[in-house]
Amino acid sequence: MSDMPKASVADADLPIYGSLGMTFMEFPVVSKPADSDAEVVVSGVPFDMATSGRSGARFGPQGVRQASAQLIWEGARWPWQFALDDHLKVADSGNVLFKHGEPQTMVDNLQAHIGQILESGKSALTFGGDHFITLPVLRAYAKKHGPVALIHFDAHTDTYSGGTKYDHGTLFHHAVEEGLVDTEHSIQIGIRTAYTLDGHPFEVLDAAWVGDHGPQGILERIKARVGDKKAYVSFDIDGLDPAYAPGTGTPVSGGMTMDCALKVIRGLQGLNLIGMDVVEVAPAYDHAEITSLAGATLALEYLYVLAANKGAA
Ligand SMILES: [Mn+2]
Repeated sequence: MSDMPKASVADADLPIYGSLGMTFMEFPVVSKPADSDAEVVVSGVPFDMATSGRSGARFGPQGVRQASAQLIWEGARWPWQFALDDHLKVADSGNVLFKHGEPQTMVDNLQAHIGQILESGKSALTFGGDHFITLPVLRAYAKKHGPVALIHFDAHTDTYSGGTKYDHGTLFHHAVEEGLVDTEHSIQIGIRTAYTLDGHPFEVLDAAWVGDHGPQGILERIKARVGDKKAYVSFDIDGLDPAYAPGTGTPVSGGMTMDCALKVIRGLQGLNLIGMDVVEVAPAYDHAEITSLAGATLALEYLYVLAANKGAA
């Protein structure tokens, strides 16, 4: 499959809608990511057993990949002035394997998978799955890089302490307890559900503040908080308003616009970015692929930022 030509504007014999949509952005498939020449490895984690609301994020990777077929025709994605393929090698390693009904197999296999990617000097772009999948990913990242500065977009802080072992609402509580996150340099954006201030170690830009201050204000706070630390971006799609992301398990009204989110991701250029995930896309509740397309677009924007950080212009 890696020899399969990419469908692009130049391929007059294959219309854009002829894409199989099997991999993210039609990036080549790699079965052994550590052995490939990719700089960024895409993985899907079709796991939603930790969700507390509506299930369905297990189909998130599939939805995002399929929606990304709508983005492949631009040689250089607007407003960037270069083609991503000329500056960044990306491959799709497919979905992480695990045993249905045995969540610990997902935890173990995902951490090992991301660990192999990082040990070979690459970085990871991971599609959930519910947000719990970020915990094994962060374990792998912390093992390689030490505690990471977290840039976390979400309607929920996911720092609740009273949850269950496999719980998409407690992962950042555990991540802090386990020392995976550099809390002094971490920030949460778009929060609009209850959380406890006691012992809460993150800076929070709640949804009202985000709406009042816009992308420029948000970026100023992110840059002041993160500085030059190694930064990991975790984007729960429910950080967006349900108007922009209806297809998710626990939607909350009053969130970010897609325009704002894209400007913020684009504005992360210059930060020391080492990884990203996009989680909680649940295509069964989606309409016209709005949510899957949003997830795919945010991830693609992140890849352009990585290329720009390498000097592409
Ligand atoms: Mn959330």
